[in-house]
Amino acid sequence: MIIYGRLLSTFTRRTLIWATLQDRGFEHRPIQVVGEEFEDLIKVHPGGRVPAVELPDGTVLVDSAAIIDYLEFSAPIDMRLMPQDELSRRQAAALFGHATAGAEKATAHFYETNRRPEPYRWAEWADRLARQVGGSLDVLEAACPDAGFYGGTAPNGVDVGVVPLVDFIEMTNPALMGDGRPKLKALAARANALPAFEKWHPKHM
Ligand SMILES: N[C@@H](CCC(=O)N[C@@H](CS)C(=O)NCC(=O)O)C(=O)O
Repeated sequence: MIIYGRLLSTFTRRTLIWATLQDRGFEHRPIQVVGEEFEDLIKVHPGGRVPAVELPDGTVLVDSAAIIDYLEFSAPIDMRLMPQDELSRRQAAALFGHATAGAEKATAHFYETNRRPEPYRWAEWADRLARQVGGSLDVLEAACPDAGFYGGTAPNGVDVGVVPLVDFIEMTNPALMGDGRPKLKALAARANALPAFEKWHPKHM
């Protein structure tokens, strides 16, 4: 299995951490979505996005949700990162959804405020994106445990969704985190002390 994408991508990082926590053998190929490497990327994923995963039989999976679905479904039950009972799974899916929403809007905010040439930047849209990120972070902070992980004593899929979001914001625009999210910051610190999270931290880019 080959996982394509760079460590600054929250969506790529969640697939790398997921596969690592499940003890999967895989190769990581960091590839940029912009510049010359875009030409290589579209040969793997014609839509030109990361993450993309190439399976040994040649199947290419794109979009972190599809990749994670594959990882979960193909893993033995004791290696799965989402709860198996209906209620806990629904609760985990709800939080994972907020992590995804926050990651989409934090990524869009980064593109709007960093990638877009300055004369074309739209301040009102960036403010809206920041507010959307804040809304997702508020939900995740309220549900965040004071100790351990969303998954209890060990991280589960929710942690794998949330921590890359927190790290991405801390690295690209810490002001978006604000001062009021101590539990999320502490959770990320606890998770990043674990090899599966630390190994794929964007500081290693
Ligand atoms: N829904 C996708 C989002 C992936 C995504 O936004 N990837 C970004 C990098 S974090 C990307 O490829 N950006 C380049 C582009 O969209 O053109 C997923 O969950 O994988």
